[in-house]
Amino acid sequence: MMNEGLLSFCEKLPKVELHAHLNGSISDETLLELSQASGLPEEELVELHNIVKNMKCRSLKECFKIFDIIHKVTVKPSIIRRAAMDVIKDFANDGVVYLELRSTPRRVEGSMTKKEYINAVIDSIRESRNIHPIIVKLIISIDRKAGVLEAEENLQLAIEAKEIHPDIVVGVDFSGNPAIGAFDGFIPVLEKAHKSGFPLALHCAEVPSVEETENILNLKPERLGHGTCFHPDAGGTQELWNALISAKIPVELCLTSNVMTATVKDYKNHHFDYLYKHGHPIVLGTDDKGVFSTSLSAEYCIAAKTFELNNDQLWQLSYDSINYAFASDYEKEKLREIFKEWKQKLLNTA
Ligand code: 6MZ
Repeated sequence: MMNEGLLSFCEKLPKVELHAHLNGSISDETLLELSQASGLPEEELVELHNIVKNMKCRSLKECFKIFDIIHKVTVKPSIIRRAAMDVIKDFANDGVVYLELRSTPRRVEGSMTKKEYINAVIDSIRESRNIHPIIVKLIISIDRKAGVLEAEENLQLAIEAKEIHPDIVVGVDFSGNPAIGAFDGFIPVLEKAHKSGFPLALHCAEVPSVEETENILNLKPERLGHGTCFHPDAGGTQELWNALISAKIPVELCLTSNVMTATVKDYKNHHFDYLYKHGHPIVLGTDDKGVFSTSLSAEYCIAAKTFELNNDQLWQLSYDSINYAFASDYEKEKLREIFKEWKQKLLNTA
């Protein structure tokens, strides 16, 4: 059971979401609604409804099967636009004031090019500015399963989109099923992304893999996703852990995602604990709020209960996240003002 007072505090707390995959963030309601428009044959629609109802992810493998099903629904620009609008609305309603949405450009034969995909997400981001009090940015994802050629193509599209929308397209992500594909081949693409002015947010050590983790650290990414298996107690090594701590690379931590995919044993054993105690830069994220039935407020609540954080510490954790955003200095200053005003109001009414 959630503590009502704590949950309400976490919901009201201004929050920064830096690790959210668009397709994994679509709520069940939106997904079921959109499935009607997807043109799926009747039997597949029924199957999808059953799967959504019973969606319980117990491993990374199951989780990636669920993404494949969601991708059967999000097959044309009008659906992508609507999905992104709803996801942004959900985050805004949850008290998120700054959101970096990441997504893998997808081509669907006969109904959508990758460029149309990106433009649909960007359209939604622009439109949502007039509706919700939230700043939204886009990170273009590279899916390791799709291979290096697709990665090069996605980077090229990201470069072109950034030229036209520099206020929206802000970074490059490397993600996908960590059990699939060797990392080495992607190094030149990610180096090129860096040279093209993109900060990198790379999924790293979601499962144990010492060599890959070293290679990722060598790229000096601006942020790491998950970072589950650095510590020797979590499948990493003392050397890897030391390297992470001394590099001070901010880590995006997704508590529920890691517990549900069984990449950590339980909340208590989550590496949040080590990193927080070390004063290492960290930011809480939802990863896939639709697939894991969570929200950023719920993640703050879980962190508070599991690691005994008080309201001041929660505010500070959220406030410090601004430092790691791929936003402009001006936007970061504006966000800091929002946070300070919120805190001041809270103190005045206490
Ligand atoms: C690695 C993940 C992920 O891009 O179609 N994705 N990659 N680890 C995770 N932990 C659970 N969760 C999501 O959103 C879905 C895609 O995001 C990546 C996968 O490539 C997934 O197919 P988009 O919007």
